[in-house]
Amino acid sequence: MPPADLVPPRLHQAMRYSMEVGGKRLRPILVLAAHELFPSSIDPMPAAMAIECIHAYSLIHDDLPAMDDSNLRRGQPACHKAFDEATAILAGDAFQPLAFELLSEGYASEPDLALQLMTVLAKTAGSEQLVGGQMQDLVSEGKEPDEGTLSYIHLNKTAAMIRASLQMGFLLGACRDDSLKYDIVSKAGLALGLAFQAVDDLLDVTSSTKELGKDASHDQDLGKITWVALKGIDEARELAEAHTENARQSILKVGGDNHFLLELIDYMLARKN
Ligand code: GRG
Repeated sequence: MPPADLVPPRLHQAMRYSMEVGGKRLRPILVLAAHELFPSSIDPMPAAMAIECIHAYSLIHDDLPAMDDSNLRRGQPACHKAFDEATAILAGDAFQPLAFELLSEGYASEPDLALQLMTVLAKTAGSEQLVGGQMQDLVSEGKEPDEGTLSYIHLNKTAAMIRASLQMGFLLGACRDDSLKYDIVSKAGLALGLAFQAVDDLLDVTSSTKELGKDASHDQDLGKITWVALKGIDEARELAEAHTENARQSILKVGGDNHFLLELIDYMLARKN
């Protein structure tokens, strides 16, 4: 992270504020856990940091008045509340190239790997996945929920980033050329991402603002289409459990040292924020 006093300090302070305020660091931990499946001597940390940069940018922009208009993030004022809207937009903007700089510099001695990682992250963050999912989410607000639209949003806005975390961790490991294992890890990532989103939908209606560190019932208030709105709490819970089980089965199939990843998958289902 650029130092807080680097010119222009307001921008760098806003970036550091949003990153240092915390969060679960789930995506970077998933990178490390997937690397642990088939460990290699390559350091997974630059990739772990890169995906958190994309995540941090997406949260800063998502909280803006033009998007979800949220006051709270990670238990603290959202970036545009702690600073101002223009600074928050620019802080989010700056996190995107930082992610790719981390990859290009972190893996400069392995150019093929660097290119593979950058391609995975660029596609995941682009208009057909993260940004596309966010767009569809915004234009669907207040509309009658339908399953096809909801699946598109969840696959692209949420699950794609979870999948990319596992894909990047796997690509950094010793089995990176095993395309069959890569496909199974990708499948596990998507299932885990769908489970994560179903849990997120449930927490929005079952948890308090204090527990969540962000405004509770915010999705409901915005008229967002969610699994809970579409199917109710019990079916959303069943869905979360079914996707989690799919992810577990895929990770068991892949083999390797999967203990930590399996524990993480269980934690993600049981999480309270
Ligand atoms: C602005 C392009 C753009 C995308 C925004 C991240 C996102 C897309 C929207 C946030 C709203 C939301 C509830 C998304 C689905 C689930 C999700 C990504 C939750 C936040 O991730 P956590 O729980 O957050 O891992 P922490 O704070 O723990 O890092």
